[in-house]
Amino acid sequence: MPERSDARMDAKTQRLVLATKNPGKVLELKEILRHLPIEVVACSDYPGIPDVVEDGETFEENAIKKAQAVARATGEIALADDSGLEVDALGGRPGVHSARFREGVYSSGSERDKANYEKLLSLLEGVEEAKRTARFRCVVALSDPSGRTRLAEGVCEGRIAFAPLGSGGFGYDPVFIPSGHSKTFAALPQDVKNAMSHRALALKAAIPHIKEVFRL
Ligand code: ITT
Repeated sequence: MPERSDARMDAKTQRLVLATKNPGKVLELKEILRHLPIEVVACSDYPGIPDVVEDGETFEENAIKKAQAVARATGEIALADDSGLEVDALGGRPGVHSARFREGVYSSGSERDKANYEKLLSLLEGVEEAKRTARFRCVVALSDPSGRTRLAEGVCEGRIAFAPLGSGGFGYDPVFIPSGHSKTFAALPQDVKNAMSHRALALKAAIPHIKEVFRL
């Protein structure tokens, strides 16, 4: 990373902007980063951040695009998360298209989430438990305003439930049962998810980069 002119600033004044418009991700990212001596803010706190078209074919491409756009627009260090669910019985779908798996009227929020996991359950009708294996994948990108970017990845293995269960989390959490558990992420306590999720593992892998960039 290039030196910022105020590179040795007081740690408490250092700010990391989360380049996501998904409030579920913001909550999880803030909680997982809580122990670091930096201020973590959502990009919704900044007016006029341009919408990023997520047209990449990989999680990496989209994460880089989001982090660079927000770092450039805010002049701060930005962290983006691009993530999704890979279902083996569907050849890895919805993958990078997880957010918009069920095309149609829903653009965001819990209605979109429900429409997405209902489509997934219907495509898996008749598929036996042993063949319902899946994984969440997350790539985080950390960018500075000059565009320099570092990447880290996390993967969480599991399987798709036969019916939704639980009200926690977001996205496909009501239908994803992480390995070693019998309940979905949405039915497990949030701290259990935050200790083992794809997002937590990606951030853990990104911590050395964050420490280096912020000189912690
Ligand atoms: P941003 O691009 O603004 O970050 P988004 O929701 O569009 O928000 P993605 O493009 O990365 O984010 O799509 C990720 C989708 O994958 C997300 O909308 C969920 O449907 C799903 N997903 C990712 N992580 C998840 C998690 O921890 N639990 C449940 N579903 C998850």
